[in-house]
Amino acid sequence: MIKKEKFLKEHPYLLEKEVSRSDFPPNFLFGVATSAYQIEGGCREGGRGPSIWDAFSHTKGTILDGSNGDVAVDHYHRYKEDIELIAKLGFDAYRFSISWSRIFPDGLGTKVNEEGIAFYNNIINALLEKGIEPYITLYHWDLPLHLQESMGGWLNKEIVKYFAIYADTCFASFGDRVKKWITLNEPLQTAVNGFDTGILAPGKHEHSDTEPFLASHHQILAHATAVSIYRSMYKDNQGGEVGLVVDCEWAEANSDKIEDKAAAAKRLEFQLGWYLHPLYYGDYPEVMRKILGDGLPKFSEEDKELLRNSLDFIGLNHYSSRFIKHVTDSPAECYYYKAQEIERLAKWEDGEPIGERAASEWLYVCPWGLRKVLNYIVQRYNNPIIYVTENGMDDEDSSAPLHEMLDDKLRVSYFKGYLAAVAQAIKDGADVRGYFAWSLLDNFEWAQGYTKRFGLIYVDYKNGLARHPKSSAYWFMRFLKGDEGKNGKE
Ligand code: PNW
Repeated sequence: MIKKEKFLKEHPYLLEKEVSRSDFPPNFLFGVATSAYQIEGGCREGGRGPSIWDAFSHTKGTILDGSNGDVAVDHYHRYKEDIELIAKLGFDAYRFSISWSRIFPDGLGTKVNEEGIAFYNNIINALLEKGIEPYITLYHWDLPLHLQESMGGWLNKEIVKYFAIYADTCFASFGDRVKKWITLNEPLQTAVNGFDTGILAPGKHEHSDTEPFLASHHQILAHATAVSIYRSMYKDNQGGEVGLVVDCEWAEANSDKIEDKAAAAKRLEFQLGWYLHPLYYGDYPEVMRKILGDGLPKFSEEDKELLRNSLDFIGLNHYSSRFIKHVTDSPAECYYYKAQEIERLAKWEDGEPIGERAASEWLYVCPWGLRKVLNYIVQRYNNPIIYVTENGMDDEDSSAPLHEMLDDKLRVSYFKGYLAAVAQAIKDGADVRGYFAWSLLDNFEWAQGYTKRFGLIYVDYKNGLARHPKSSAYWFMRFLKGDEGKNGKE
């Protein structure tokens, strides 16, 4: 990619380099991440109610290979084996999500499903026994179906109340042992792909000029309400912290032209600022108000009070980077998968993606993009505590022999590059406390079904879902022991 080469020549400091454990502070945390619907299965077991992902994945034409998460990788029955693997690889922490409809099958919060509580107690206790710290996401996209069908899910302000009951129940049930909470995973994806492109559940696209903004508005309020409950009722006794996970691609201006720089800056505001600005400063970024006007819902004075400083840490999911350029007309082709109303409204266009493509069409490998996003957050939000809560790449599923699928050299170099970028960002001054690789296991990759494999551990779908660590898992194990990189033997 000529453009990239030229760019790197002009910015040599962005080149990746070798990395070792000793490049990170001693108490820096390394973990792996998963989410409930993508791995658990057991969809009708243990009193679990249906979620919007059950309904969506069972709708014809939504999932590339016609699959669903009914069984997924059967973590519901194999969690002990999976936790053994995390321990064997030497990770310090495990980020996973709770399935809301296992705790409250219809989401209404009237009666706790004790079997659901017991399931997560087992996981938490098994992790702690191995010295692995649990990082829990309360909402990773699997809304109880009843809340969608009876009241429109994230489009209805009532959802804030139901989320608060659910969060409160989790804090009360698990908070004696769990000290790190994440309210929501990637509210941007729910807004844009749940209510604009419609490629993720609940698959809406009919009112994409209003619904993404409403869905975001209520997610932001739900987050802040959960934080306020934690701070007023649990913080003193439990001493934990609550954050939000946002996803952000790096947006590099396509040229030095002022319009392109402004377009890239705007793109970052529409990804990160949409959520972080309200949660630090009480309202949406100025540029969003200016562009969207009354299309953007308003926060009351009371809301603003609730929102301000309602984050203990930022979780950042980062995968990809792009050159962004200014356009004056509606773009035909846009980021993620197809043209989006939000982009039409905001008037920017994708320049080309930066780096080599992985298996997913939106995923391009560009380690320095992560360093830049981290530095951007430092400047924009006054050096907050950050965890990289997801970072990883996928391979296409294939019928290649097992030993070939297991030797994932590209993923090893991906992790080397991105970890070096995180270490650099820490040296630049970013307060990054931890890094979670996505993902522990190959799993149900949403609309792409089982066609994409993000795991450090291979799951053999044809042979009883057997787990086989890939080369990247063994690389991580050596890295965590300090046997890789500068001081290593490689
Ligand atoms: C994340 N994009 O989602 C999710 O949190 C995970 O559940 C998922 O498996 C993982 O990334 C890999 O896809 C994203 O298009 C999906 O830029 C798509 C994008 C970003 C994040």
